[in-house]
Amino acid sequence: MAESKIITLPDVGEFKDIEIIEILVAAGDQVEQEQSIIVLESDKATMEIPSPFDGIIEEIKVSVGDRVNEGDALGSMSTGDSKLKDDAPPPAAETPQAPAPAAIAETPASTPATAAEPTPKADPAPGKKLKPHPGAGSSSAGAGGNTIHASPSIRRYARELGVRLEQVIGSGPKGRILKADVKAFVKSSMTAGGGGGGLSVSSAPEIDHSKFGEVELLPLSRIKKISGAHLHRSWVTVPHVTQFDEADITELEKFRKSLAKEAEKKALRLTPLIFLMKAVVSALREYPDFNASLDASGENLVMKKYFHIGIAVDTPNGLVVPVVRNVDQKGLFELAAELGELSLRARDGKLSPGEMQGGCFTISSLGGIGGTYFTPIVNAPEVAILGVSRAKMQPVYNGAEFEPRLMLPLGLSYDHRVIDGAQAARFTNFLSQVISDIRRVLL
Ligand code: CAO
Repeated sequence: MAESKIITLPDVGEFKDIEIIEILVAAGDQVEQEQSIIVLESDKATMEIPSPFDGIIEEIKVSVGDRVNEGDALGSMSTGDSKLKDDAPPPAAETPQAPAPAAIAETPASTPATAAEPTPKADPAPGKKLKPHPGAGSSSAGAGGNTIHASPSIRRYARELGVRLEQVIGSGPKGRILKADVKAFVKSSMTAGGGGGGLSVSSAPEIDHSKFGEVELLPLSRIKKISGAHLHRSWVTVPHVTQFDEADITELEKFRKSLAKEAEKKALRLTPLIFLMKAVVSALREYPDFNASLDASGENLVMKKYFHIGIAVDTPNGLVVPVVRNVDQKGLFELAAELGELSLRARDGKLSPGEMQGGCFTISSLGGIGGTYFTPIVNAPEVAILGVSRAKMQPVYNGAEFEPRLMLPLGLSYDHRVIDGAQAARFTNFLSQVISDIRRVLL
């Protein structure tokens, strides 16, 4: 039986009074749950708001140019007897430029990291098609104040190719950007790259794998698509170097075990990662360049006075990086509680974009799984990321004899534009000293 439901703006993270720049549907449109219906844009981010239900749009109560906040009514829809889902998924935030691991709420490399800059938006769920409203114009302010006129499908096409529309000259009526304009822009970028400055890579040949045996085509998850683009940008735009080191965690492990009962009583898991978060803050204080981002001009460092640490979390749909804020001000149990709660919600796909923004430095721990060393990709616009592998008992020479010590492998990848090799070696050296004697976090 048909039921009228109000469509409200879901949690959009830290953003307030965000402007509506596009309305993708109109009264009478049939929409699917998670299909984008409205596009919002702050000075930092663009995000598409998905429909919370399957159904037919009855009314859209907002207009392009209106400013909205979480909980505001956007319109109403008749949900018919379709399956309802009241907990609308959070809007997908994505960025224009390049970040790294995960469905990270992406921040472009050129943005001061105080505010993560999400972007265009994620594709609708696999199998669901975004249906732009016919004639849904889409104008927004481009860099330099020019107005960009492009339909949602052209915006999506440009995003898929990593093209920033403010750089494209539109040849359509009133300067509207057409698909041909985006193609021409890509072509000219590729050609320019061949001459020197840019990146010119020939496209991979299309291979029909079914010629060699049975195959099945599976769409990538939404998270993988977002994180893939982010990782790719980081990989090609950030000159990476990885510094390896190891830390003796024999004493830390004794301390951790001595706290195990207390943690159990509080129903908390005090894993080595919690101690590493505190140790990383000590190292960031000592080497503040690691707690910085390049500004938009690429000529200044934005030095952060806060310590928000991103933690890479493996989820069934892909990697996400929730951010634990003010790690310097929190105790071990508090951090364990927060990380436990965040990783649970990450695995349930319930993190809001705001919870994945504003990080200073990321830790990616594969210690619970295994392996020796790995080279994580910097989560731009951060400038360094710590990869932690599984600790192993090893014979360590103490000057007189070998003794068994529990050694933790570390891999620190960093942006070589900001961090020099010597600095990185000092950072990991300092970090392993702090981890080896965790009392040093008090210094
Ligand atoms: N060495 C040895 N043991 C370790 C360890 C290490 N470095 N790190 C964790 N462990 C142990 C833990 O103590 C725990 O053991 P107990 O159950 O006996 O206490 C076990 O391994 C499992 O830990 P965990 O992985 O569940 O917990 P965590 O706090 O270490 O990590 C989280 C939490 C969310 C980061 C983790 O579950 C995760 O998702 N890791 C994957 C991140 C990832 O995919 N990174 C790759 C990014 S690049 O593509």
